[in-house]
Amino acid sequence: MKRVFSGVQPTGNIHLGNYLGALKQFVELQEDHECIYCIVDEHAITVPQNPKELKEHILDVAALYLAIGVDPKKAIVFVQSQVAGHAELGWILNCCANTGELFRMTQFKAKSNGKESVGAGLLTYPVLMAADILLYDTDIVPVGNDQKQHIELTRDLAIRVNNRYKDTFVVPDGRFMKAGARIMALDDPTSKMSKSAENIHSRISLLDEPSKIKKSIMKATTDSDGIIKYDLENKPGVSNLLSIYSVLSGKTIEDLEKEYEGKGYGDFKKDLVVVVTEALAPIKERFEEIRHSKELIEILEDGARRADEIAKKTMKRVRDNFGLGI
Ligand code: AQP
Repeated sequence: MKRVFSGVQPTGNIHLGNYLGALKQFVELQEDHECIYCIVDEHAITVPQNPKELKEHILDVAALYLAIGVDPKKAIVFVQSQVAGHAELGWILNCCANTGELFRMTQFKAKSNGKESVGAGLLTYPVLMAADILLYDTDIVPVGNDQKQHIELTRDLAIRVNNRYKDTFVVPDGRFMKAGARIMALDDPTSKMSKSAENIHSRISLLDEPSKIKKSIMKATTDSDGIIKYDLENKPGVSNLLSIYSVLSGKTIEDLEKEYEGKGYGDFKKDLVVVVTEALAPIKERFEEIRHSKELIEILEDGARRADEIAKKTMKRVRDNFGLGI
């Protein structure tokens, strides 16, 4: 069985972009792959976090994994900082990465843009992401499109180490959804939907109340020509809403374009509110059941134990191949 690894940062509530771009794949893949799903809390601290809120967000993301259908009997679910190998391998890979390739990362450029000074972690976190993946001899990494460059870096680092030392790492492949791989912000369809954007109406979080979902969708940026048609270049707002509608309803974009021929944005948006609200209701319900349960903690503790067993084997091989230790 091929091994799958992916993670989400506990930096806020998971939104439709995270769900449609990455998490939906988690559930599909667990049926016939060995899956390892992580809550990457060490990535979250690349920007300052409130410690109390961070702890809450870690459990929120874990509960959301389960609420969307990740099954701990089929997949390992754990928190990154519970397995020491991530930070250790992150350091070792930092010594194999070049600063030039890290400064070229578009996410670093976007997140550091306009800031006088940023933490070094913001520059080097793609290396930690590479460590997360390589630590588990991962074959497949299901992620959103925005992570393509980071997957390429992971592959480059694995190949570089394998060429410099003995064969040490499995070279992984990214797995991207055909639809939903990049969900855009509702208030600005030129930037991706993000947990940390200031405007709460830029995103729909999986735990949003129906009234908030309605408000965010009805306010979503469209255009002035009133035609419901998929055209990313000229109609990015409408195209984004069509993508969300299509993935959540199972209808094709072409069918939706036909269904809404001659109708206005108001009707289209009202129907989308129903589609999104109905899709998220069972997730929210399951989340409420599990979020404060003992079971959640037990699942995470068991997951960390199982992940650590795999990680320890990789780290022994890495230390041996690099000549570290005695
Ligand atoms: N807008 C998006 N469309 C599709 N996929 C997305 N992902 C993120 N945004 C979109 C995918 O979700 C997974 C988890 O992402 P993350 O939490 O690790 O960090 P991120 O990519 O930085 O997501 P955010 O929401 O934008 O967080 P903040 O605001 O904290 O930086 C990844 O697979 C990602 O591709």
